[in-house]
Amino acid sequence: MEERGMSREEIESLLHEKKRKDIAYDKILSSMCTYPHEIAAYAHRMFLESNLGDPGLFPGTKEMEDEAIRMIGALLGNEHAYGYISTGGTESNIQAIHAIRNRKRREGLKDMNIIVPETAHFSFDKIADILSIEVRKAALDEELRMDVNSLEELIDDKTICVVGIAGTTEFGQIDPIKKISEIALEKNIFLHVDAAFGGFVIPFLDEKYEFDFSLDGVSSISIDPHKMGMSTIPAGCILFREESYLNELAVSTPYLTTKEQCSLIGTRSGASAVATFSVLKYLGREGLREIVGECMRLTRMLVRGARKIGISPVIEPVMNLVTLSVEEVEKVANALEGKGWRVSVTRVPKALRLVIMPHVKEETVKKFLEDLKDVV
Ligand code: 0PR
Repeated sequence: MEERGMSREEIESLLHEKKRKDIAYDKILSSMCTYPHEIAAYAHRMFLESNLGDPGLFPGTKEMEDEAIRMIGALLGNEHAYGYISTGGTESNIQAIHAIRNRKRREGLKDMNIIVPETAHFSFDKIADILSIEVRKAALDEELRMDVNSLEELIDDKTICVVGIAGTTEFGQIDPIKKISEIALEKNIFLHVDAAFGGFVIPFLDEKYEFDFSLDGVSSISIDPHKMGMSTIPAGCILFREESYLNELAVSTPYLTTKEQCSLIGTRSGASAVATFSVLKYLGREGLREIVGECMRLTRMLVRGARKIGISPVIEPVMNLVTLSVEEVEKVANALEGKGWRVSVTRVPKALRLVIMPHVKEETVKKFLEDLKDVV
């Protein structure tokens, strides 16, 4: 830091200069984030100073967080779920495993393990590290869903949790949560569903998938308002079926306005919680359904267009995420980047990965298909 500050004009011009270096979402097909809805941005700005780390000072903000939790719970089959607005899928996943780990540790269990599918997000590698827990990876079936036979083989008496994914990061696939829920109930194991990406999509698809609290075996769910929920960053959400699991995370906070805190972080953005509340109130299920409907229409259009130039999807898209089998995919991805696109490449099987977020428009898909044709 310099001794003397800069002028307002200098800062503004510096900000504009740096902003120009950032890539606008318009040609980004690699991200699960998008422009927040205007109402979310408005609410966020209004509550910038609000800190949910000390909610007694911000009772209005806290009321909106509670209502957001109730709305999201209801969307996921349980309006009486317990949880909070987190910083995103990573914190939500950590806290789910943290809660069941604490419960089992109190019961005296050691050398615990959890089982995730091979498609699990890398936040589970962080969980293995931070919580000192073994993370076992179950194999996939042909459609890249968790193979339940592999899951059953991996379960032993140290398995404290099974994780199913509703909307995988790389392929947008949905694990057979109903079957996993039955296994979890039968073996009395905690089931966490990572719906960070899929939570605001799956309820609005034409095809119906069972993946939420309506299944008795589901104990907790991660769902991210800052992905398909159109909220501002950082906004994730962790929900537990039972309050007792949330309580496993509580630490006492002697000098705050509340006696205890369950979040991983201390000072916590009230702004993004309020943004989440506002956008869900504003859009309603109808508005969210419309957004998902349009993303799915463009997803199908992209797949049809790709097929016309001889490129097939790895799986028939389940959600608004397309993976295309193209030869020399890294080269193709680089060439597309040369044309201004931002795309990503999956690990196994290797494919071109395109996320059709709400910032993607029909014109974008058409342009992209032209460029893809050129490049291959
Ligand atoms: N669970 C799933 C299924 C996810 O897809 C992700 C993130 C997470 C958990 C973790 O969520 P947070 O990143 O909110 O903690 N999936 C994207 C990914 O890693 C996130 C992302 C978003 C990546 C925008 C790039 C990007 O530009 O691919």
